[in-house]
Amino acid sequence: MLNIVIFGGPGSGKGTQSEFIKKKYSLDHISTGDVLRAEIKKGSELGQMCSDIISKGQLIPDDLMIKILAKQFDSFENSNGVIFDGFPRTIAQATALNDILIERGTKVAGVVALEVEEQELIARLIKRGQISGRSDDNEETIAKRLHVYNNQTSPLIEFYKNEGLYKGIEGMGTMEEIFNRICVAIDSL
Ligand code: B4P
Repeated sequence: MLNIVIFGGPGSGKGTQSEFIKKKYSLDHISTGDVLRAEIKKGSELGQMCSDIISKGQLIPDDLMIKILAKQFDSFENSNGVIFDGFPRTIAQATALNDILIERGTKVAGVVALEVEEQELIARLIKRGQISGRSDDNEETIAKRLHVYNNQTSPLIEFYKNEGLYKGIEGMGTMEEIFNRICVAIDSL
């Protein structure tokens, strides 16, 4: 299986590039952000719990996210591989992902990390907020999400560098230019 983690700050283009990658390489796609937003829309118990956390720019507790992730992964049949988009976001999640995949006889093949300047992240998310209606795409929450990313998620860069899996991708430029860089990295795996 070709299991790819797509990694980067909020608004770095993980969701955007995952759509291109899944088509080209015929992969399944798990976006934890999309899963949570769907639960909020349904008004489920999980959705009600997460709604407040997301609009404050914080992270959902690890144990809950890990259960959701394992369930989603097990729902795929005859998969060529999976793009993990928005997961892991903490060291605990990264360790759990390794365990989940090892238990199922597979592993992370590579980590595609979109490297984008902070000012550009803010500009993209503010622009998206004007049309998305997302409760977390406003200036105050964007600042909190960046703070959470810098404190809780960015340590994963070292984690995956140590595992020899990190593929840094220049994440500035057109969506097509970035996708071409990602393909070079995936083809080298
Ligand atoms: P996510 O949905 O993962 O949010 P994101 O980081 O903002 O998305 P992404 O990086 O995919 O941005 P996109 O491609 O859309 O998570 C939302 C929240 O859910 C989190 O804050 C957290 O609370 C919770 N959550 C999710 N997963 C969790 C986990 N594992 N553990 C705990 N909590 C979790 O791009 C953004 C914008 O930029 C788009 O409008 C796009 O059109 C534009 N764009 C993309 N590429 C561009 C380019 N090259 N040039 C110009 N614009 C571009």
